[in-house]
Amino acid sequence: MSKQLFKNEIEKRRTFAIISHPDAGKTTLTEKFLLYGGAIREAGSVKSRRSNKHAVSDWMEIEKQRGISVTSSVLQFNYDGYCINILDTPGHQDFSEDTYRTLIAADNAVMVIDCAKGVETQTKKLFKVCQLRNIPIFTFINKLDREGQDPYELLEDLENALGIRGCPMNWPIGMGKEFKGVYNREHKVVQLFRAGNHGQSKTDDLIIDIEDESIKDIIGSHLYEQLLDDILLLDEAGDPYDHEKVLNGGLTPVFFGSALTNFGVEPFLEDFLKISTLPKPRKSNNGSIDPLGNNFSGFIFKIQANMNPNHRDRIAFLRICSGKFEKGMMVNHVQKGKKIKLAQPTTFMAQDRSFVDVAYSGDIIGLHDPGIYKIGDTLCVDNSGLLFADIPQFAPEAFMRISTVNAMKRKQFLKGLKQLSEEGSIQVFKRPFTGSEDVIIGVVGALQFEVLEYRLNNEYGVEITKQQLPHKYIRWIDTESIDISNFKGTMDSLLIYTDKDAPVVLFQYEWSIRQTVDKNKGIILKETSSSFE
Ligand SMILES: Nc1nc2c(ncn2[C@@H]2O[C@H](COP(=O)(O)OP(=O)(O)OP(=O)(O)O)[C@@H](O)[C@H]2O)c(=O)[nH]1
Ligand SMILES: [Mg+2]
Repeated sequence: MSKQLFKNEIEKRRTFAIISHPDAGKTTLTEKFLLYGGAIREAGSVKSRRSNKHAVSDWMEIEKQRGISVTSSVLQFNYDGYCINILDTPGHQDFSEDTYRTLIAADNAVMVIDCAKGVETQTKKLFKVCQLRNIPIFTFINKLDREGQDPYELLEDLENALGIRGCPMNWPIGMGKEFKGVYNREHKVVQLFRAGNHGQSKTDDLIIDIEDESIKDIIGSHLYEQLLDDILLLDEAGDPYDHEKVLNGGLTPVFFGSALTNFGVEPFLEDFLKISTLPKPRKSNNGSIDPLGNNFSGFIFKIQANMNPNHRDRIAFLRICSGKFEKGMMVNHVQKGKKIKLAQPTTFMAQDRSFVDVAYSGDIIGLHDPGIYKIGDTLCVDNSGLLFADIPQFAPEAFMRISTVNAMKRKQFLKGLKQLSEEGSIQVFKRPFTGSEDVIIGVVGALQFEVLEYRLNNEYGVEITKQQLPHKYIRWIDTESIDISNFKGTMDSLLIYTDKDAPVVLFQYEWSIRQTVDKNKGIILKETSSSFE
């Protein structure tokens, strides 16, 4: 392949995560991107009452039942010559570990805001992560078909709550019942909203030039006068579009729309593809890795078991950082110090996969995982021991003791726990020498317990009993610092072991941690484990 053809492939790739507080409409917007990209013919919904068709990216049974996302979904589709990799992330803070890891695989972020609620807490946290990494952020203010806050207030909210200025690319005309459409500032046209559209199939927006006099009759003279005032005010006082600033994450282009009714989705997608960044360089121990570099490299950021109920196999998701991936190629698995042959890679449409023979920097592909990959692993063709920057790991903050109801199912129970812990959403601990059959599970957010219980039952046929523990803090004991048989705990502490036999202590109260340090001379307690387990 010539250098130019390779470069063309990279330049048409866009990889982005959709982020926000729960319920702002990420999965709905993702579904509509797929609809306009031609990847699906009819859009499903998050709570499918009207039809049984469910949104593609909420593919897990528990997501369909609850109408919320619990894990990130990877989706690839083509639109207008671009190859797009979307990561639809869960908004709930209890699943934020998965969201943070997924963000590392993205080059751009689409931030969805509910027009009635403005910037919410979880959006603030995720925004900070994007800003630290200078990821360009595109704002989609959603649900304009419902009553919401004044658009100027929403812009102000971006600045006050997030410290970023927004550059409106379009501007709403009315809201809720009065919503008439948006004014496109670049093309100086009005895109008219058609109420009553349920958004299952594509719609063409009616577009009228702002100079066309019929607009006044269509939107009514009151909204028309206000629109003319708004246009003037935005041109005079608004932030001008600055491409460099957008690419550095210092200014966010703002779009108004309604994902549910498809309104504004296609214009957003078109502008986003033009403005957003192609695959960016990635930090590694060997310096910055250029996506245009020839040598293939990438890292695993997500593992998912049982995606296909018929095959019950496990997929490791790899973000390609440089070079070209070819079916059957030999690569170094750096952490394992082994050469492995990569069989046929797959691209994903949430749960559904299709085989591809090649993939390029920026792409996210799925690798069949017989248990050889961990989150954070590097795969590359060169022999330099390349390692990508660490994937963050969070200490669990909620703990539960669980056991299987049916002792005959113990093998399945342990297999399920092992596989689900390798996905990174739960950590499994045990209490040796007690002779008991129960295990202790640690999670970052308590909703993960419900997902665990559901998945153990649904995917492994195991029913569990659970007992919530009162502990909130965990510390890993550095075994070089103390002889563990002499360890002295406090009234509220519990000494347990990871599945790799590393000792950890759980505490109910923060002050007990200090007390434990005083009681055990020289002890070193760490807030996270040193490697991904
Ligand atoms: N009226 C209206 N409702 C919307 C719109 N977009 C999404 N919704 C509804 O808002 C609810 C949440 O939508 P989701 O797409 O699941 O939101 P999400 O951001 O993916 O939520 P999590 O993944 O759980 O964080 C659903 O009931 C959607 O039907 C919109 O444009 N207008
Ligand atoms: Mg969702």
